[in-house]
Amino acid sequence: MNNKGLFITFEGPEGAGKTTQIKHLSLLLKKYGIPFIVTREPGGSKLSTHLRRWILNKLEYNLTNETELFLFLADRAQHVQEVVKPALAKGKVVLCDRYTDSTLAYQGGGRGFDMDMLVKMNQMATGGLKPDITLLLDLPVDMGLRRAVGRGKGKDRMEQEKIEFHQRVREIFLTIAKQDKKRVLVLDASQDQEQVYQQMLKNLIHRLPPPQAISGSKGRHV
Ligand code: Z5A
Repeated sequence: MNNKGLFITFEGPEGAGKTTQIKHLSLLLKKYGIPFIVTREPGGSKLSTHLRRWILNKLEYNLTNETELFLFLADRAQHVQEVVKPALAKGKVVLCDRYTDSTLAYQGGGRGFDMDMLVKMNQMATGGLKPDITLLLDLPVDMGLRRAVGRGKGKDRMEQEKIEFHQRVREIFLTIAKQDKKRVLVLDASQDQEQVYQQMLKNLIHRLPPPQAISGSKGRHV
């Protein structure tokens, strides 16, 4: 566990259902009185409102790939210091929608930046803070893109990329999962929401803090 808290990240290709499953898990944590926060990248810190708009706003700012990379990392550095570490220090569960693996998948697999360099940059941005658990929601790229489009948000910078780009992104996520089996749990996100939720619980339930650890009472394990 990171400090006293538990750091859980959600990763996966476009439209995998991360936000949806984070909402479901939040309800469970709330029900059992386990302190938690929900956050995301890009986003999460005060500065992120600006950074997120610059990064995702449909080519409006004509960003180079290098600028994009540095903005994701700047966002992460601020987010980790301002939001994630303080919450973990207070013993909270942190549910974070995307983190360092997304940089490896999108900027490494997608854009073609050198992986070793990205690992070092992630290390610098996070001060070495790694997730305790990463849930990788995996599904075929075309299915995810259909869901993302169906959700009705405007197409962002990444969604406009070709299918091969997203294919490479997915492959990197799966490679990371193979290399770091202890941390990364792969969920089949092509199933319906309830089935994905059940897969998530099965993998996670024994790793969540018991309610009594927070309340001091002898509550039962979630
Ligand atoms: N990015 C990067 O390049 N480098 C980095 O370092 C970081 C990020 C941190 C952030 O976009 C973009 O930044 C992202 C990677 C890049 N771009 N891409 N591609 P974002 O924050 O705007 O969005 P996102 O993170 O990609 O999430 P998303 O596309 O919004 O998808 P999601 O959160 O995984 O899915 P959802 O919103 O929960 O569900 C999508 C729709 O499907 C919705 O209508 C749901 O009701 C539906 N859904 C959900 N689950 C199911 C199931 N199981 N069956 C059927 N339908 C479902």
